[in-house]
Amino acid sequence: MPTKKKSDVTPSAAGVPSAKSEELQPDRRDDAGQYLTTDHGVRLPHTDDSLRVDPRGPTLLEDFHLREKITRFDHERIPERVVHARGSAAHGYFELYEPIPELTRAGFLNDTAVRTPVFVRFSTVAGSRGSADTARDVRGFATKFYTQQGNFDLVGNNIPVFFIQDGIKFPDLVHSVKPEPHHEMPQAASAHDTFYDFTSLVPETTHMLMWVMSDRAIPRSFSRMEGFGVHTFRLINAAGKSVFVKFHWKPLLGTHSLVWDEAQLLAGKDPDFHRRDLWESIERGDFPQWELGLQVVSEEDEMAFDFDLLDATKVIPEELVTVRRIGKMTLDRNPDNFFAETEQVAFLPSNLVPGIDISNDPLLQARLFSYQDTQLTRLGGPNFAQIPINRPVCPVHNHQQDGFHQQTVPTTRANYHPNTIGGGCPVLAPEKAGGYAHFPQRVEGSKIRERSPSFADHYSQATLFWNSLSEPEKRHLAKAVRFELSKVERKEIRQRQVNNYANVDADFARRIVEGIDVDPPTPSPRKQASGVGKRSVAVSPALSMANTVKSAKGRQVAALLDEGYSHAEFDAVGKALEAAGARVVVVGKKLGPIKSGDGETVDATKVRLSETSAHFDAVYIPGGASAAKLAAERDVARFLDEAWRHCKPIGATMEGVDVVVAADLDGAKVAAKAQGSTVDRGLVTCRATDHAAFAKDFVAAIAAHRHWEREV
Ligand code: HDE
Repeated sequence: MPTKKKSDVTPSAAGVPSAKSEELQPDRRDDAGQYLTTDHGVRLPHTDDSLRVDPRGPTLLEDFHLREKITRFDHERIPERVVHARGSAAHGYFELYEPIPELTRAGFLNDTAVRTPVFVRFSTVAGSRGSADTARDVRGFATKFYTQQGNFDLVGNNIPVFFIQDGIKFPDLVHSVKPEPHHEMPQAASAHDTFYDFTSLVPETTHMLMWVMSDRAIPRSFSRMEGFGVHTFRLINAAGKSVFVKFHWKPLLGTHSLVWDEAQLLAGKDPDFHRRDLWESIERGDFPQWELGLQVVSEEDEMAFDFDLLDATKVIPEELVTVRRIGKMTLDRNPDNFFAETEQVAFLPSNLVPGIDISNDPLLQARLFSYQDTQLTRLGGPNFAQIPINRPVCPVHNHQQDGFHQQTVPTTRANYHPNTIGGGCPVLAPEKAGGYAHFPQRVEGSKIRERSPSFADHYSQATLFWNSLSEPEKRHLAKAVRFELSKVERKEIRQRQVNNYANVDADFARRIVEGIDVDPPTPSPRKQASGVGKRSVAVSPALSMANTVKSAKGRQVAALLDEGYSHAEFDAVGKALEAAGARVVVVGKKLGPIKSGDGETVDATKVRLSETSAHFDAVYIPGGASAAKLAAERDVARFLDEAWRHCKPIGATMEGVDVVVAADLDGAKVAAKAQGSTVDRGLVTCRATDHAAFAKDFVAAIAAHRHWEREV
């Protein structure tokens, strides 16, 4: 009988290790104060010069120390993931709000006293390991729950649907989106001929393409992304009753995105933008949090919707089946070592615990094989589950044997089942003792290679998505399509893709054809899915980011300062911003101390030479003698202009308002004469000493995220 370990009920707030952290302790190494040794523990007095004949003579082959050092170096790289190569991860824990025995017998979903350790890896899909974080792409959102019944891996994405309906198409999809094989371009981008050649010929891609062209594919941060298990899974309770389920992660900070121009800028200025944000927010104690949500559908309702639950190109609209929030995940610790943890973590959709099972979704079925298989080459053999980050926190006893990199030393002679030599051990766990039991679904039929007619409708939900977006979201989506197709060289491919999109919505079709040299698109008759029910909605507000949580929490505000700034103002506004959960970063001309006009000094931790407004969520300029200097600087005007064009909140007090006036922001109406706090599309200015009123308006402008009204 597995027993609950004390460490699993120990709070894992900052600094207090979670159970997985404790598990990893014996595998951690601290070299401080230690002698340098070879891999075999022999101490080394010297490692800077190779063994040679005379100081200027040839190096000797017998220098086994040189050979060991170089050999180890030669083999430092392992193959990057074939997809999702670029990623970043963190440790944390999951807490359950209330037990759900009526739905599942999974232990970690039934005991609120247990804090289940998790390790989460976020990723982009198409780019190589060194590619930029802000590429337009779906983001991977993979969570490993280290439960007392073994590991449960929820290997999802930040987009709830997938490009294809059957896993057998995955190699085709990935080949088409990866850099083209003849010249290996473009890197981490879908805007090229092979991708659209494929998608335009495979209309089931249309719904997901709408999401990838939307702002969802350029998230502001990992902590502001939703996560989705995508497929329909099953939950099974202790009585063996099963329901269908879709998993959701709901970010407590809301779902927010960058703008495309900003994402492209950041790809050059800070390719690590998302990775850095995750790392720094955890270091600061701003722990990212998500609630785990379930959409539950009974067996009886399997065919009640106007789509098939097994079709991964469809969402279950939240207005039809509410998302029940059952617990919260907090990421509170950065990895100690990128390679050992983030790179070596191996997620497997087949890592399921009793009470959670798969459905017949043909995309999911293929994944059950692929992930296990890919780790064999990526991690060098079948023993990858023994790598510290992959090891479960519950004991492992089985008859698996040998293979590359075996870490354990089995002491029994009985490496087979059944046996008497080992006293029959390890013994089988019946279902009652926590053994995994597959849902005994009845299956019969002919062996065929055919798609179900219930999967035939490829456009209705693409239309639902379009209809559910706000006007700014629609604008961005249409522009992204034009951007992408403008990079497709072959007209016939552009035309085919546009024709496909024309099946989604006439207004959408009209918006995407401009400037990309295509003929007016011709929609084709939509195919109806057969064998499905009627339950549907025409609009789903949950699909629009306009309806998300709005908060100033975790926002990064650049304070542009120079000698002579008003510290009193900076301090009053800064405190109000920090009280709202935002973080103020002083950006100066030079690093180091900046003297205010009222005697105080602050340190600039960033400089305009290396930072752009794209690094921040908002900009603030206090008054004082600094304003005249800032108003004369071209890079300040550029900083503000960029922030304005990216629709970011800008705040200025007293003489700081003159800096905004000097920047001549296109369309900004700066209330030059107004005294009190004045707001124009996220530009908040105030020439009166009422800092409290200003701060209130500015915080509200920051919480709103972006001010899209500027775009029109
Ligand atoms: Fe994956 N996918 N995938 N995928 N996937 C991989 O596994 C694959 C799919 C997802 O941070 C690979 O360990 C097939 C859907 C994430 O380490 C590989 C199919 C969803 C990650 C693989 C899919 C995902 C991967 C590459 C179609 C969302 C990164 C390296 C049947 C629900 C996990 C690896 C991490 C990684 C195969 C489709 C999400 C090759 C064959 C749908 C988040 O095994």
